[in-house]
Amino acid sequence: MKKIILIGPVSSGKSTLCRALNNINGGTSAKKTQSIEILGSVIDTPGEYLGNRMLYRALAVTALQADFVLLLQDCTHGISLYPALFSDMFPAKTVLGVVSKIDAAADEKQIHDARQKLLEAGAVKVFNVSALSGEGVEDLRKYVSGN
Ligand SMILES: Nc1nc2c(ncn2[C@@H]2O[C@H](COP(=O)(O)OP(=O)(O)OP(=O)(O)O)[C@@H](O)[C@H]2O)c(=O)[nH]1
Ligand SMILES: [Mg+2]
Repeated sequence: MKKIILIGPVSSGKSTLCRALNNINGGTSAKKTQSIEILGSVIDTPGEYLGNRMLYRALAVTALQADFVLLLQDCTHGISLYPALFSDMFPAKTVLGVVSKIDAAADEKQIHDARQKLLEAGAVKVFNVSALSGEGVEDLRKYVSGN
């Protein structure tokens, strides 16, 4: 798998997806991410880095190590923290969107709306994923592995 960085709001499911991509399934991390952490080829970031524009620079610099930038949007959460074309912060990187927690979606519209937010943020392709059930994780893994 190529190197990827996970970016998203607090509690959007970055660490759970990080574990799923590393084949650590079952159970979820009880702790919130306090600093940038690397697990295998996945860089996990704290949600606060997206929530505070002062910390954008930390995301931009850390993303230099990655091949893919993954922006997460929890489909059960109506608000987007991404400015339009947030992806411009990562020149020369492939920016992908991940609609997370699709197992918990109330309806298809929630998934559709989350996808729209990610496209507005500049994602070139959007994956629908549940890190809990595993749905969509393999498709995402294949894409970032180049097969
Ligand atoms: N239903 C459902 N819940 C999920 C899923 N992924 C994560 N969660 C839950 O969402 C909560 C937050 O998950 P984390 O993976 O810790 O979120 P995070 O984005 O790493 O959060 P920070 O580290 O605080 O930025 C936990 O209670 C998880 O169990 C999923 O696919 N489906
Ligand atoms: Mg986390």
